[in-house]
Parts: sequence; structure tokens; C-alpha cells
Amino acid sequence: MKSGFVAVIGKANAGKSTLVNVLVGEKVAIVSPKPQTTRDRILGVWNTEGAQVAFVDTPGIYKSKTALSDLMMRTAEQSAKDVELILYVHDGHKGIADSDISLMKHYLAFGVPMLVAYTKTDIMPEENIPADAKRLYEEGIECDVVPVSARRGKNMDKLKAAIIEKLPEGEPLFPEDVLSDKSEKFMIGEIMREKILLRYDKEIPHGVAVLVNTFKKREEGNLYDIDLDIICEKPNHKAILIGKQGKALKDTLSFARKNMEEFLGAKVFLTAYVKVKDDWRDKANLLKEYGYEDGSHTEF
Ligand SMILES: Nc1nc2c(ncn2[C@@H]2O[C@H](COP(=O)(O)OP(=O)(O)OP(=O)(O)O)[C@@H](O)[C@H]2O)c(=O)[nH]1
Ligand SMILES: [Mg+2]
Repeated sequence: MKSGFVAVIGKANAGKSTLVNVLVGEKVAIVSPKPQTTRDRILGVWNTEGAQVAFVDTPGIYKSKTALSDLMMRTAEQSAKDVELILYVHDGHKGIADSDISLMKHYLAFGVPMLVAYTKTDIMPEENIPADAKRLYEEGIECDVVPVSARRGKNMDKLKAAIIEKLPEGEPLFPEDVLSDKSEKFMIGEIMREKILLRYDKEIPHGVAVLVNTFKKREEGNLYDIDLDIICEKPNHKAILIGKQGKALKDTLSFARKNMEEFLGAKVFLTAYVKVKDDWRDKANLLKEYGYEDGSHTEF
């Protein structure tokens, strides 16, 4: 059989996590229209006849000046090493900028086989696809380019076949029931962060961390008690998060709770506190406390 690790790399907001979720067939990573949604490296395992593929979703490449962003960039960079394949995700509907070419060249130079998933083809003129593929080739990106739409599930079989074809023969890396390396508690924090990304604008969600303090199933009844802190960077952010008479927070919590209940298949009793920790994104001790460790050393 074929098996191996596949690092999913690309610019922020390219559609990496959406693609990983579709490839794995379950939601292992949160998704939002805002760049820098993914902050950790997340494993998603896909089992199919004759192959097991361990996808490693990564934080998107993005220029920003916080210590958290630096840590995220190191995580992405390191994740592209020690893998059997790099799946470079390119947002086709944005065209091809010089920065796309140089990033692809940068990863090609890692000496690991690479494949380009040219995604979001559902929101662009189809006739641009061959011209873009030709341009990539002429610029020296000598690897297969597979156009897909993760949202519409278009051409996914072709992408899956291309991935498996590039993997070496090997034994399974994980037992068949392993889907992700992340715990339910981690996903609960991520679901909360996803709803904040979807509900609030500008810098607010980027400055938010979620710390799950309690994640406990009651002995009786199918019910979880979840208690978490929503940490933001500035007192005015806290006011926006809470909103007039607490309405914004109440709506966001109810939105998150519903999704948590679907995810756990149980009732959720959710309590949340909004706290301010000045500029936590630039403080090494707080980054560590909120679980943002240097992902470059994580082993699966
Ligand atoms: N139309 C369309 N939108 C897509 C597709 N794939 C992803 N998106 C959207 O693109 C946005 C970004 O998707 P993500 O999967 O979060 O992108 P990402 O590359 O993981 O982003 P970061 O984690 O921030 O680096 C979301 O609004 C998705 O719904 C696609 O195939 N078609
Ligand atoms: Mg992502």
C-alpha cells in the first residue's frame, strides 16, 4: 500500500483547511474568510483502499508583525520538511502574482516531491486555468498542477489520485480510527474561535485566543460542561466582543454552542468570560499559556 505525510502549504486564506477537510472527509480544521485562521499544525488522516495519507494542515503564509505570526510562519516552514509530499495550495481566482511564483520555487527547492492544488475554480473563468498552468510551467514550476474546487468537490478524485501516485509504498502510519492528532477539547476552543472569526470584523478576531478551562462530561445525562476564556488584546476590543447589553457575545456563544453540540453529539452547557491581556500576541509566556508552542518541533 501507499502511505506518507503530506504538508499542505500556501498563502493565508488560499483554502488549505477547506481542502484538508474535504480530503479527509471530516472537519478537522476550522475555516473562515479571514487570513490567518489556522494557527497550529493539524493532522488529518485519510484512509482509502490501498493508501493512508496523513495531511498536515499549516498556518498560511502571511506578513504580519506579531510574535504569534512569526511562530506560525516557523510552524509552516518546518512542516514542509520531513514529509513525502508538499501539496501547495494556490487560490486560482486571485491570478498569479510574482510572490506566488517565488513561494512555489522556495518550496520546490526543499527537494520534496510537490503538487500544486489550484483551488477555488468555482469562482473564476475556466478559460484562465490552462493559461495559468502554462505560465507556472514557463516560470520553472515543473510539477503537476491540479485545478479543483474544494467547495464544490470538483476534480477532487483527480487530486486524490495524483497525491497517492506521488507517495511511496509503505505501511499505515496510524491506526484506522485515528482522524486527527487534536483532542475534542482543542476542537472546542477552535469552534469558539471560528465563530468569533465569522462574527467580528477587522483586528478583533486576530487578537483573540480561546482558553478552555473546563471540558467535562457529566456522569449522568449526555451533557458537557464547558467553561472557557475569550482573551482579547485591548479593553475596547472587550467592549466590542460583548456588545450592547451583552447581545453580541450572547449571539456568538449560542452560535458556537450549537456547533459544539453537533460536534460532540451531546448537549453543551457553555460559560464564557471575556478577558483582556494586553498585546498577548507578542508575549512569549502568554503564547505558551494559550497553547501556541513552537510547532516546528511537534512529532506525530
Ligand atoms: N469559492 C470557494 N471558496 C473557497 C474554496 N475553498 C475555500 N474557500 C473559502 O476561502 C476562505 C478561506 O478558506 P480556508 O480553508 O480557511 O483557507 P486557509 O488557506 O486554511 O486559510 P488560513 O488558515 O488563514 O491560512 C473561506 O471563506 C472558504 O470558504 C473553494 O474551493 N471555492
Ligand atoms: Mg487554514
